[in-house]
Amino acid sequence: MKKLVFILLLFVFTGTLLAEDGSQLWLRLSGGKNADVSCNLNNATTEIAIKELKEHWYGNTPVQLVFSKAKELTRLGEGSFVIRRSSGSDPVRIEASTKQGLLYGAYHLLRLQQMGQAEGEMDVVETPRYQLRVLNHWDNLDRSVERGYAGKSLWEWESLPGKISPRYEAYARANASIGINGTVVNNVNASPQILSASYLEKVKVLADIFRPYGIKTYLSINFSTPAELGGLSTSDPTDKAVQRWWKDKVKEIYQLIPDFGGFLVKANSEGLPGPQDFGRTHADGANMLADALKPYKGIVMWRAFVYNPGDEDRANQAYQEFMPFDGQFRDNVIIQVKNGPVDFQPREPFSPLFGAMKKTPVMAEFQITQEYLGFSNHMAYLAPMWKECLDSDTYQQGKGSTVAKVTDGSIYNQKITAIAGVTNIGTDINWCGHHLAQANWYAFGRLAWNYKLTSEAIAREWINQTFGSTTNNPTNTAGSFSSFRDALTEMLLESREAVVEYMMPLGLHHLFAWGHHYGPEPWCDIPGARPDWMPSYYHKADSKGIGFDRSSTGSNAAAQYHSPLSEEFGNLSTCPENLILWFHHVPWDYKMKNGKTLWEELCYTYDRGVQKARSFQKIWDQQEKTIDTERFLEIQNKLKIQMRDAVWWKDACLLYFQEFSGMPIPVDIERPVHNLDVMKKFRLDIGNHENALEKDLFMK
Ligand code: BDP
Repeated sequence: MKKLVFILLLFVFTGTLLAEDGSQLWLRLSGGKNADVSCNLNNATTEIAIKELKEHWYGNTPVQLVFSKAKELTRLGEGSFVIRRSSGSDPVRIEASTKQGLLYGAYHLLRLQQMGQAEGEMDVVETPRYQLRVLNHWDNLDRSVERGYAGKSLWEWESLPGKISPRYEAYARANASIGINGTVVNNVNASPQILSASYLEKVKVLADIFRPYGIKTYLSINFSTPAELGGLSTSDPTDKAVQRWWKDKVKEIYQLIPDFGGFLVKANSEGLPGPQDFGRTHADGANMLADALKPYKGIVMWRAFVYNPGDEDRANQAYQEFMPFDGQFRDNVIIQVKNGPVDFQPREPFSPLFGAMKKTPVMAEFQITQEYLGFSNHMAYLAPMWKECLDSDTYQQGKGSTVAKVTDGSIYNQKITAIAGVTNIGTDINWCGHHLAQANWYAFGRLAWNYKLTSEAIAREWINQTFGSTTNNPTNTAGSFSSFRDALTEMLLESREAVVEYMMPLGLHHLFAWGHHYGPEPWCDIPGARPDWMPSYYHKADSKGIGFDRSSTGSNAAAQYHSPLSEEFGNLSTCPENLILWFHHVPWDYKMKNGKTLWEELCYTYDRGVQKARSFQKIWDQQEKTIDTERFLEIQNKLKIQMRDAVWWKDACLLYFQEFSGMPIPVDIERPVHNLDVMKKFRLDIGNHENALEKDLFMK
C-alpha cells in the first residue's frame, strides 16, 4: 500500500513538473547557469533585471547592465535601450538612461536568446513608439469580467490587501517582458466604490507589486462618484464642491500611490453618467478631472465611445460629438478611440477621428479579448487586425498619415502618446482561456512597442518562446520544431481573416445574437429593444440587396474621412470590397470585381472561412508528436468547437439572407447542415458556451 502511494505521489509530482498547462506563457525560460551579471545601478527594477539574467542567460559571456545618461541614450527617450557586443567572446552590454530601459533590455536579450539571435556581434537599438502602452481590464469588483472568457478577475479584492496572490507578480513580469507599462485595473463601466478608502488600500498593494516592473496603475472612474460615494448633491463638473471633492480624492490616491497614472473615463455612454447629465460637455468633464490630476502629473484617458439611439447612424456619432472640442482639452487629456467607428467588429474601417483631431492627442483602443471574434473558443490571431488599423492611411496630412503616425507624435506634436488594449486575461491556468490567445496579449505588447514589426515576426517570436523548449518531448527535434513553427505561423496568420469570412465578410457587422456576442442571429428582433442594438440596423437586408448605405445617399459616414478616402469609400465602384457592405446597400446581383454576383461572392466567402477552419484542424492534427500532449489536445478541442461554430455561422447567415435574395446557394460549396427554423428557435446557453452547441443545437 505504502509503495503504491509512493508511486502515485511520484507520478503526480513528475507529472506536475512536466505539465505544460500554459501557465508560464511565453516565459518558459530554461534554467541558466548563474550567469555573471553586473549593474551600476541598484534598485528594485534593476534587481529584477539582474535576477532574470542570472537565472536564464546561458551565453558564455558576462552581461553588463549599464545605467548611463549618455546623449545617445537620453535622446532615445524613456524605456529605450541598446544591446551591444563587438564579438562573441566579449561581454554583452545593455545600456539605458532609465531603470525601465535596463529591464526591457534584459528581457529583450533573453528573447533574442530564445530566438537563437544572441550569438556573436550584437548592435541593437530599441525605442518604444508610444510612451504609454496600457492594458485595460474590464474587471468588476465582484470579480466577474465584462467580456472576459478566461475565468474570473485576477484581482482577489475580497482578500486584498492582506493576501497576495503570486499571480500579481507573474502578471507584472509578463507585461514587463513585452514592454507594457500601464494597467487600468477595473472596468470602464466603473463602480464608484473603486474610489472608496478601502478599495484604494487594495489598489495600492497591486500598484506596489507592479511598480518595480515599470508598470503604472490607473483606475476607471464613474463620473457620479462625488454624489454616489461622496454624498454630494451633484456631480456637475462646474460645481465648486464637486471640483474640491475630486481634488481631495486625487490627493488621497497619490498619498497611497505616488506614481499613480491617472483616470480612464467612460462617460455619457451606454447609460453611464457624464457631464452631459448636467448640461456640460465632454471637455468640461475631462478638464475638471485633468485639473485635479495635473499637480501630480496624472492624466485623463477620456473615451470617445459614445452613441445614442436616434436617427443618426451610430458610426457617425463619436466624430460629431468630439470634433467640435478639438483643442479644448487640457494638455494632460488624451482621447481614447476604438479602432473602428462602431465597436470592435471583426472588420471595420478605422475610426475617422484618427488624424482628424489635430490639436488634441488621440490614442487607439484595441480589444484583445475576443468579444466579437469567438470568445476564447476560436483561434483569431489579432496582430493583422491591429496592423490593418495602424497602417491605414488617414490622408489627414497628405499621403502617409497613417493611424500609427497620427497617434505616435511623429506628425502631430502630441505631448502624450499612448495605445490601449482591453485584456483577455483571467484566472484560467493558461491566463487567456485558449493557449493560442496568449499570442494576442503578446502581440499587443510588441506592437505597442514597435508597430513596424510584422505580424509574422511577432507570431514566430511568440511560438519560439511558447512552444520552443524540447524538454517535455524527447521526440521533438530541431527540424520537426521548425516545421511546427511554420505550420502554426501559417494558421495564426490566416486565422483572423477566416473568422471574418465565416462570421461577417464584405463589411457586414454586428450580426450577433441578443444577450451575447458569440453566435449568429441576423434575424434577431426583440420588441421594444434599442434599434441600434439589433442586427437588422446594420445589415439592412431586403429583397433588393444588403448593407448599410453610408454614402451621400445614406448616412454619409464616408464623408467623415479625408479625401480621397471619402470619395473612395462613398462610391460603390471604388469602395474596397472587404468593406463594401459597411458603406453601401448593394443589389444582390451586383457584379463584383471577379465577375461573381454579390450573392455568390457572399456564399463563396462564407464557405472559404469554413474551409479555412477545416484546414486548421488538419494542420494541427499533424503536430501531435511535436509538442506536449496537454496543449496539443486542448488546442485540438478548441479547433473542433471553432469548426462547428464556423458551419453554424455560415448556415445561419446564408439561409437567412437567402430569404431576401431568393437566389440559390452555389452547388459547389458545402451544403447547409442546419435548418433555419431550428436555428431561429435556438437560444445559446452562454454560461456554458464551450459545450452549448453540442448539447443544444446538435443533440436536441
Ligand atoms: C461594447 C461591450 C460592452 C462595453 C463597451 C465599451 O459590449 O460590454 O462596455 O463596448 O467599450 O463592445 O464601453
